[in-house]
Amino acid sequence: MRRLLRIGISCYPTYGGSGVIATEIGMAMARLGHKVHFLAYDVPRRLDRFLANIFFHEVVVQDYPLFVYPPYALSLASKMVEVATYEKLDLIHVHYAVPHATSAYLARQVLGDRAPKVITTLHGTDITLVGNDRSYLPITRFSIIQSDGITVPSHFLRHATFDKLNVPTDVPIEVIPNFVDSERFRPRGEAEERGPSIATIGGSDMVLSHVSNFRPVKRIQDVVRVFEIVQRSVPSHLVLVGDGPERSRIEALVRELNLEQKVCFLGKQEDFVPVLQRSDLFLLPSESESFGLAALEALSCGVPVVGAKGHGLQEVVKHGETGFLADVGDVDAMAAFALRVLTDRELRERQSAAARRLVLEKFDQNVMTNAYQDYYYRILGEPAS
Ligand code: GMT
Repeated sequence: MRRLLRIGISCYPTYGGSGVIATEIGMAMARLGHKVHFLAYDVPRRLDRFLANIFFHEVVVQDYPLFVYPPYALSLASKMVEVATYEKLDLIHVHYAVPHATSAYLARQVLGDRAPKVITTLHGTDITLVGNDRSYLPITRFSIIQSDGITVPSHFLRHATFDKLNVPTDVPIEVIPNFVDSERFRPRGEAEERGPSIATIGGSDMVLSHVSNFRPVKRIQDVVRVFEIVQRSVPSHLVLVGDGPERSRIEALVRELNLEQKVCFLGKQEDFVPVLQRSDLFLLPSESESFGLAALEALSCGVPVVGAKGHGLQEVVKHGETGFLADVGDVDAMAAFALRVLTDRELRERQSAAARRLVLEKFDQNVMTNAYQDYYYRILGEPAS
């Protein structure tokens, strides 16, 4: 019988894949009996505060006239020192390297012999964008290498960490794929058909959807342009979930293309499962995805995905089986694939069933959280059973 652990978790608590994965791992560990302490500037969105063994410690950043940029990384490091000391943490698991891995490194230096182990999970732009940004690069690379354990959700990101961040290839980086709660993200069933839901969107039209944080890397202009081509021949609606810096530009594009009556901006949504359950196709044409958790959530609801290749999405969407992938920016090819799925009912149903099967076989939440638990014990140098 392995001993139960005291685990600290730091993540971005707002909408976004890294916070979702961090929260789900923490809740799974709590259900297994471990004590889990979240350290963040706000309560993570999907965190069930009333679950036994879950604790939340708010990181408060002191405002002071001199601080044009209040030093969050230092406040977080101080909170890590405090919680690690009083709660006797065995390990701190940080999600997204910037600045969490650096705060954890600082805390470990302060704590010396009493320091918990530090595990860093890289998620995507902390490598693919920061890797190109000299202002963060040296400290990010250093903090990652100093971690006791490093994980990534895809082989693509593992390779990018060596390649873009110049992390030496003998530094061990474990691939543990992202996962999804397939009970919650499930295809539309009888209950959903009966209940009041988003089912009315689009009437009997086809529904295409996209969920993201509306940043340039998502290429939402391609989502709209693909839809513009699709709706010329297939009666359809586009539902966009999320918000962010690109929102105004995308709304302007929708107006310019006279699509206002067919495109619905839902903004940030706590629960977008009903949107996925009503969708016939999900679009994710990103410039780069380390993994593409939003696509996995769509597949889990039995929705095929059309997106871009050349990055981590290829490890999630099987081209020709659970959707189709085209070159980044190739709107015509994506639209052609989308039309194939939407006009061929037999293909759509086959891909939908394959999507759900793939999720159940390869991205199961229990399997992946157990993999994290095993990894924790391995990093702590404790026997596997
Ligand atoms: O790296 C980011 O853009 C942020 C991060 C997030 O918090 O949403 O997204 C990344 O992590 C997700 C969870 O591991 C992945 O599913 C996303 O593919 C990844 N985003 C990118 O690589 C652009």
